[in-house]
Amino acid sequence: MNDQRIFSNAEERYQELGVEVQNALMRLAALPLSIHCWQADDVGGFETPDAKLSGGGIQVTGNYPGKARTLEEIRTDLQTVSSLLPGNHRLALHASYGDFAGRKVDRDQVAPEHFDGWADWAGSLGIGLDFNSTFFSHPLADSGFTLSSKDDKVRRFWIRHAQACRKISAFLGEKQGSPCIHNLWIPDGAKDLTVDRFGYRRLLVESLDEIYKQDYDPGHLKDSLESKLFGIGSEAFVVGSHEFYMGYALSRGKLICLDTGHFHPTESIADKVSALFQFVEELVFHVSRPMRWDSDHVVILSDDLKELCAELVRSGKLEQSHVGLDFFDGTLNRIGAYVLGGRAALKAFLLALLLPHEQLKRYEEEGDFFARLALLEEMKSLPFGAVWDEHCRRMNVPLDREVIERVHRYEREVTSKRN
Ligand code: RNT
Ligand code: ZN
Repeated sequence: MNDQRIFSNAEERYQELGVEVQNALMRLAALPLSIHCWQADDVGGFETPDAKLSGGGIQVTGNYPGKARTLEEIRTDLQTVSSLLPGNHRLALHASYGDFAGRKVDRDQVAPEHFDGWADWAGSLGIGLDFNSTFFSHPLADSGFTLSSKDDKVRRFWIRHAQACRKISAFLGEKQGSPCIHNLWIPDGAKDLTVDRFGYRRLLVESLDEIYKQDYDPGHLKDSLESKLFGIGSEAFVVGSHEFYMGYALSRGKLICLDTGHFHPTESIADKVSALFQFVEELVFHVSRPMRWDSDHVVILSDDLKELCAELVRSGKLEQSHVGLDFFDGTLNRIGAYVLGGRAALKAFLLALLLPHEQLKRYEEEGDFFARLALLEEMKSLPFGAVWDEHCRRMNVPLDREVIERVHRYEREVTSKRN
């Protein structure tokens, strides 16, 4: 059977259940992921001298050869990734990835000029940019506290950093003609029992209020805040917890960023969607894959991810959700990691768009819980792969079965030649 016939048959199967495949494909094609730049070089960045990943409760393991060492290399890598992902996606930068031209530019000195090159590059490819302040891998983060530090010099330094990053984000947003999301995550916390939790959190509120004092055009900049449960070295206390940022964001009109690795292992992120969307217009996500802890494994098509995407669609909030990827693994081909993670996220959204939501809801309202469960089970063996393949064909990117060879080819021709 040829590809077209296989797809038509699949479409018919979904159609029988009342699912409009063409509509699902159109919505998927319009959905941008925000691809993180930091899988390309293990969260290294381009500061001089090379700051090593430290002081942040985040950790990359592995030394697979071929990681990007320069701006040129990372851009080539990211273009290759984008040629292997169906759709038009955004790119999330970190402040440490500026074009510093070999000069030492401290974090409180970062400025739009260091990201002008990124803006031009992204503009020429039609890619939107998002931005993250970088509060780790820096001597002033070594104490474990940044924006909530009791050392006023340290706290002021990081306030200036975040202010500079918002200015850069607004600059990027204006230049690209669509809002740049500036996401803020800080590592602040402590390894052991901490008594002045209130004091640290009070300081964080004060720092944030100062950072967000400056108003920017919401058409250029949107601010999000990312919570965390614990990190390496901050097992006992994390200042920026979920409750903290939920309160802060709701009271200040900011966006909440939910990282799927930043909650208790058995906590459902999917369940938070319909709760938070009662009170907010938009949400930001960092899609990651925690294994036993916030390990940032490469995203795969897991049940958690499928459920999260299903909830975004069911809540009618797909277009109000800003979904970014956040993983970093140095033990395998990094381009391959991006391609797998990105494609897995897109597949999860396609699966969500292909669910017979109306029928499921009807069964639920009729109290026919057997039928609801049976239909959910039936969906698991529908010919989803044929629809995904069709999406890849329409978007002019390789099918799954061609991906391994394409990633290997880029490795042979490009990344294996890096020392
Ligand atoms: C860390 C947070 C944060 C980082 C990136 C590099 O736990 O998830 O988002 O992963 O900013
Ligand atoms: Zn994150």
